[in-house]
Amino acid sequence: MTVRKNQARLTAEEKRRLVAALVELKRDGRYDAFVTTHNAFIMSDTDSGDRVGHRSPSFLPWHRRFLLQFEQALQSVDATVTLPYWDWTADRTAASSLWAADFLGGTGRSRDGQVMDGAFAQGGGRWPISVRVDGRGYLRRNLGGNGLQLPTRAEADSVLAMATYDTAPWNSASDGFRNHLEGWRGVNLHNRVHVWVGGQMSTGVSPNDPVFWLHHAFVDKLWADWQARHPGSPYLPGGGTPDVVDLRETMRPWNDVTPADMLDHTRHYTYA
Ligand code: CU1
Ligand code: CU1
Repeated sequence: MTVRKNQARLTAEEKRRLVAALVELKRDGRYDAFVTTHNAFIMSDTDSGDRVGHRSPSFLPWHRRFLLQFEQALQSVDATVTLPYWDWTADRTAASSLWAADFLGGTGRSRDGQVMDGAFAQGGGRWPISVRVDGRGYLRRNLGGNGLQLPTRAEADSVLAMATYDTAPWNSASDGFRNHLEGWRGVNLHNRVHVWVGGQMSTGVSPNDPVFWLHHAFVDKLWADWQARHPGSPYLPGGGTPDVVDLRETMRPWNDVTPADMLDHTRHYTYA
């Protein structure tokens, strides 16, 4: 059984094995395929068009499936590895062990944002940025450099208190839990964290930064926490809504999964 742990509680050996599995997926090309898929969805997910991964109700089940596939790829390299989550309400500074050289490495240097330490620094030669939105082939970050603060526990709780999953018009203007968690409205949880990290994380090729997976694992955990808190609140819309993925419609790019299939994460993993 896969148990996803808080990254702050991983042992040195668990961090080493996760980093090694990430580097192996990068080496064999599977990592970059995930980056390409994510960017294609960011480009096509618009407020008025056919939208699946973002700006729509299926933001949460789409990323749950995306992470599950990625975790399975990691486990094909090392069966002991699971995706940890980054509780950014608790580990809220660039001094967190998350950003140490033995794990994800730190912020970028001021000149060009280039990450200079850890396994994902360009100097190590193991983390080329191949799927990119500009000419820069190195991982970039600017942790907290734009003056933003990471969301607080109180802000996360205020979003978890919302009883309705999502509302019309089912996009970035919607009221409800999904859109406040995604961050287009209100206190802004998920989107703000992408911008706080900066560099590739604030673009469509955000999975180039391995922290993408730890960030989204926590977003996924917040969804699971919300489900436990509101057992009577269903995924919406239930059906008959154009341009978005209803409860029992399949989610691109897969042809075998619907939001309904993704509602119970405990079939696949649990959170510790
Ligand atoms: Cu995304
Ligand atoms: Cu994201």
